[in-house]
Amino acid sequence: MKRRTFTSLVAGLSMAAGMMGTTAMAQDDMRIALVVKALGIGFFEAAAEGANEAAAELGGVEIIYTGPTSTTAEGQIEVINSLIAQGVDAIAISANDPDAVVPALKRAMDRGITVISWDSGVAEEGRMMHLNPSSTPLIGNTILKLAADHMPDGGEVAILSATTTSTNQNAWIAAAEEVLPNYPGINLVATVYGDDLSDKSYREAQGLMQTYPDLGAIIAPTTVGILAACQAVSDAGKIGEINVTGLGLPSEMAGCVESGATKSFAIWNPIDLGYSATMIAHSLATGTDASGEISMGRMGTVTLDDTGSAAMADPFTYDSSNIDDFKDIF
Ligand code: RAM
Repeated sequence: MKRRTFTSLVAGLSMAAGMMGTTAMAQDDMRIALVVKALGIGFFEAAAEGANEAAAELGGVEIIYTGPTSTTAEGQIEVINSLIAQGVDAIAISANDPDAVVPALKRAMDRGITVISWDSGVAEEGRMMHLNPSSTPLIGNTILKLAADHMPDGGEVAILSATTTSTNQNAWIAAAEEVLPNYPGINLVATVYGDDLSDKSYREAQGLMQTYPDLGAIIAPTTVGILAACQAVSDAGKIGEINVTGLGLPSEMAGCVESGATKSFAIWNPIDLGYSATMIAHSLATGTDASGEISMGRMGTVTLDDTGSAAMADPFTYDSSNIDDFKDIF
């Protein structure tokens, strides 16, 4: 209510300015939907914090934080259809499947809705651009290096991923596999999928420990998976034997670092990612041409590559030396 009053005031002033011969224009309220893989995941809640920060900075922008209750493309399609019916101005989605959501997103674009993907990408025909958190080869190498750095004599590692169709995890795993030959002695024995559900990820981690008694590390490139794996390894009394690493949130992983279940892990700033995605969605929805420089507010600008993608910033590594500085932030 308050926001509307403020917006009409600004609109009124802008109209007056227009009548006075300046080029100022009234800005309508804009609704940007942040569609996440599933509700209840801390990583996306941190991204939503950044989206709300961007909205407050822009003014006249409402964030609709939404997603299915579990990480399925079907659930996201329902959400997208409902957003089309509501007539939102923009959809910024982290997709559970790069292809399955394309027809629904195409329908959204046909109705004039700005569509971008961020975090976990949509195939090119289903969005106007994609924002990666960081360079895919860099993330792929980082997750492997985090494990290898603590295995001087080599050994067995396994990957605990999110869903089998998750664009981002699949790209990072492919990138890690590509550089595996650079880590002689490191043997990738299995890749399993916990679907970004805590209980399934926990059971998959238990399964890995049973099947591979010599396992030296579990690499989970998902904030849900890494935490569940840390719990499974701790409960199995295998701290010191199996190092759990990958991508996690400092706020969720502090206990794992303290217990020694996790020696180190990495992540980019999810608040900045949600902020940047929102700024980009707003830029494109207000007419910025995706082929030029796109503004991301305090995060600078991006230019798209030939796949219509851009990357935000490098991941950062956390361990016992710095986790306390970050665990209250995200
Ligand atoms: C989980 C999700 C998300 C991914 C992070 C690292 O929160 O799978 O898509 O980027 O992990």
